[in-house]
Amino acid sequence: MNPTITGFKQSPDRGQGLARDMRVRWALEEVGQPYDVRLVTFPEMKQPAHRSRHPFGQIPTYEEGELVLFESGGIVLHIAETHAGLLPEDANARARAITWMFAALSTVEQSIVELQFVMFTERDKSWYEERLAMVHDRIRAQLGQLSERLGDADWLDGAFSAGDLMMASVLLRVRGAGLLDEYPNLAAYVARAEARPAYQRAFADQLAVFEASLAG
Ligand SMILES: N[C@@H](CCC(=O)N[C@@H](CS)C(=O)NCC(=O)O)C(=O)O
Repeated sequence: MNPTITGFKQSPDRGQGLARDMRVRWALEEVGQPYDVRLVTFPEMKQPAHRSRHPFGQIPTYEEGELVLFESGGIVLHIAETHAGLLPEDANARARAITWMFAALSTVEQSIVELQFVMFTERDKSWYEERLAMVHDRIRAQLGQLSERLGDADWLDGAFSAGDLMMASVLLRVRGAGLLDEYPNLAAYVARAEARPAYQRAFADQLAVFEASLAG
């Protein structure tokens, strides 16, 4: 039986692929695992049925038989651990790939989520511009460090892994703010990730959901 994931019935990003079900779709496409999608509205996400799958009433979730998971990182790690293709065989290389997943989620994404919070909820404050500049600088510092580490390599640590999948997914969330283009090797890294056929299939599928939601 295919696993079932959840995604937005109508994604606030209008199908740009920034909602976090995209990472799960991408991972499933990379490993060649077919899946089903249950679409949920915002009100439905807060109802007991969905809260029993996701304690915080969010997407994505993942169901596979008796197993129910939430958190995109936990889900992608589970997919990577139970299928070939997203984690290296070598134990040390595998541990490093998982470390990059955590770095993406716990270090880089944190500042990006803060930026989104500032932009969506603090725009009317007198100190908005000052705070925005501060958060931009914090993100720039991290992107600069990441850019240095990547250098002219294609991927963060050898072959493409779940670490790259997660890092590229997170970096995509900051591209709209114009910060990524200040680091040409990172912009090229993300473009390389987006060019992967598995990414393209996942992107097309989530975009089709958004377009269908517009059609009614
Ligand atoms: N840390 C979580 C974040 C999940 C999250 O923020 N999901 C968003 C969509 S990308 C959501 O469901 N937002 C609606 C809400 O919080 O009400 C993960 O990586 O899965």
